[in-house]
Amino acid sequence: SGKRLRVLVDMDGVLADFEGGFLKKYRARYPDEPFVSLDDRRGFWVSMQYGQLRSDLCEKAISIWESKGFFMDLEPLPGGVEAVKEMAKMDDTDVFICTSPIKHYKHCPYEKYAWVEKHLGHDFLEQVILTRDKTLIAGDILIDDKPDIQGVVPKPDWEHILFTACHNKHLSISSSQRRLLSWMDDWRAVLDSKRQRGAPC
Ligand code: DGP
Repeated sequence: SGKRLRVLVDMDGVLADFEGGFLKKYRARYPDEPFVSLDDRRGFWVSMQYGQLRSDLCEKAISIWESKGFFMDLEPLPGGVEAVKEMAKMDDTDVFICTSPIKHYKHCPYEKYAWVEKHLGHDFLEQVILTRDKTLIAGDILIDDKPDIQGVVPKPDWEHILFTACHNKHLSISSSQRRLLSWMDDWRAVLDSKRQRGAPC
């Protein structure tokens, strides 16, 4: 027995291939402009690295994810959809998708819901949390590829598990922080480590 485990799972870079989808559409739209290969990606903010490459490329990068169809068309990352479906079926486990929409709201929030419906099913829409501040959301674990997750709550309830992505794989993280290398990594062990043990008899 023990209380239920609440798992928060990020969407872009964890379930949906934001980086791959971005690069593909950027190169299709701007075939003659320089780009950053996924191997050379550093830092969470794509527009910042493109702006450092050449200042006008910052707004060209932004134009990609502000376009209709960008979020809808993102490919699922390997094993993510399957892992979330399996988690949702586990005893004493509640799973929520916790994602920050971009402020250009014309397409993104709609397409995030549509993506969840397409890949996880209509019933899973019940599990979607859109927030720009994930520290407000209570949970046991947050699986997210952003290295620094901050907001108005200084010490959030959840343990942040850093999901490895092209932009964070070279970062050394503090010994207390844990990583999930991919969905092939042992995410079940991470969940089990947070479960309350029943009282011994
Ligand atoms: P989340 O993964 O839930 O923390 O959401 C962050 C969103 O921001 C996600 O859609 C990726 C996107 N993003 C990546 N790079 C940039 C950037 O340089 N500028 C903006 N505005 N959004 C970015």
